[in-house]
Amino acid sequence: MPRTLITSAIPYINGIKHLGNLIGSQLPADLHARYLRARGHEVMFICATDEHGTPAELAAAKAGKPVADYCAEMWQVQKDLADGFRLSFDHFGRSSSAQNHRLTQHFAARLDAAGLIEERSSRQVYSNADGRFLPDRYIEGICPNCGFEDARGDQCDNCTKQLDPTDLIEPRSTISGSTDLEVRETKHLYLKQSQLKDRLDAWIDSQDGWPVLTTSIAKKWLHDGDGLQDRGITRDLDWGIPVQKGDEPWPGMEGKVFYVWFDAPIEYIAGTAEWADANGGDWERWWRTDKGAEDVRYVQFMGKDNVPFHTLSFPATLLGSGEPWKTVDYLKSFNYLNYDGGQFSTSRGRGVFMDQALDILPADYWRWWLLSHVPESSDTEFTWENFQASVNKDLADVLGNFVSRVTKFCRAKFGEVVPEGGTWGAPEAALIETLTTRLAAYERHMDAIEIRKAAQELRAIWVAGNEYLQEAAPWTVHKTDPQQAAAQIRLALNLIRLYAVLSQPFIPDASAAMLAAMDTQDDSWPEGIEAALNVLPAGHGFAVPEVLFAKITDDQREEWAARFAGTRS
Ligand code: B3M
Ligand code: ZN
Repeated sequence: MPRTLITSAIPYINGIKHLGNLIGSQLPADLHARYLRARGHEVMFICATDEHGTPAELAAAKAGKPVADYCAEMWQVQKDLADGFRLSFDHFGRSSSAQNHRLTQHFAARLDAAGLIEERSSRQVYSNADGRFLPDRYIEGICPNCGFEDARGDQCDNCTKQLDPTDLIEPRSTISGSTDLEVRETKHLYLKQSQLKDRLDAWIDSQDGWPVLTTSIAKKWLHDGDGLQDRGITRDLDWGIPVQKGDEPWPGMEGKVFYVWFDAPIEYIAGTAEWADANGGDWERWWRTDKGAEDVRYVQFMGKDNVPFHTLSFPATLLGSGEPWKTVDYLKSFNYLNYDGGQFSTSRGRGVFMDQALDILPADYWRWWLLSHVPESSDTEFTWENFQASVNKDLADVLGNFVSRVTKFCRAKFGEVVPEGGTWGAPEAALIETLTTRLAAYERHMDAIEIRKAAQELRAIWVAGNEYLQEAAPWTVHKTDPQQAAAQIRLALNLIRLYAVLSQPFIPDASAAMLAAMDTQDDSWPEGIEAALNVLPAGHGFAVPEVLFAKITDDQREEWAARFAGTRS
């Protein structure tokens, strides 16, 4: 059985994520996991919350809670929302777990033993007003690379350049806003990434068929950027993983913690260990090529701003350890989703957040729109008009209407059983041929993680059923040849089951409702269309389901557009 390890970038703990975050990693990763499971792969799908660093500290301070409590609460909130969106993680972990502490400290010890860690006195920004060092996000200023005004201490959101806080022009404290800052000496550990440049270069070159977006970002930071300068991997913070050499103390590093971007990707491994500890499984067969992971395919999902950390920093940790760790085989990265003429904004509450989305509509509506409009080759934009049109047309008019017409017509003319009699002729053969071609294309796009193309193909598969129904017109045929109408409807009922199977990775709840209506648990992936259209035999009972998808009205659309324009407190 093929084995696939799938990880989604782990969302920061600091609050509820918006739909742009969701479609930037977790949702496409879920699509892939669901599809591969349906195709018979053994899948390990890991996500977690990213709990360390300044974002967590700042958010906890704002909420007036101890950071550990805040993280525990927000993990539950994010977990419930992930469940609400039907994200099918095998485990949703926490980067603050004991497993991650142990593994992070282990990697640091190995890197040190390999001579790749150096202690350096560095100059860090100290805020006199706040009485503390200001790492990373505690400091903002102008990006020296592109001039963006709100660049953070660790990275510019505008040009994605990784920064050090001392690089910023006109820096200010994000705690107090104070510009009374000075540079002081403090000691930190540096990972000598520069020594790994050739190995990383060779490793990236050895990767086949990575998406252009991924490789170009990786190569950019490897060659013309300074992404591969030695990197500080410790911070002067209270909250985080204490700097230790494995189980041993690290002299001179007392009171310091690892940098959040050092421990966050290690949580992919630790999350699998958390899964194993909770379920009595074996995590090393997913991660250690000396312990069975050599035949695992590892696929990562993330937004483009996370690519440098996954193509350079994390591989530097894994390769530098000198141990046989599994590295990523395919890295799928995404552009940004914008919101109605601007950007989603967590700070300004602009756009739709995961909790709000589920308050107004079921998960499938969002999943379908987001996945069929995923920002794959360029940034894309959410507009309420487009959302309404897409839901009403694809889900309600095409898929929902097919299911409703077929089941209601059958109930009226033949009762709630798959009717018997009649034979299939040329129109059915033509449909089978069309679906055979389209299914092959759908599988090809899903295998390649070409999500928009896959969604288009799935939609075309739904449309083909409608077109068949339109041409075959069983409601007319029934008047003169009820047997022929029975054969047509038998096919159409089977098509509902097939749609449930094929649509499951995109819209799992509707898929489950369709299977339930067809009174079957046979959700096996089709080996061939003709066989798949004969699964439900004559005489098999079914029920007319509730409306699968309700249309979005103009009033709803206008109300929601106004509500989410940007006032969330
Ligand atoms: N938490 C950034 C983000 O959510 C960061 C990803 C970590 S992946 C190891 O976009
Ligand atoms: Zn910049």
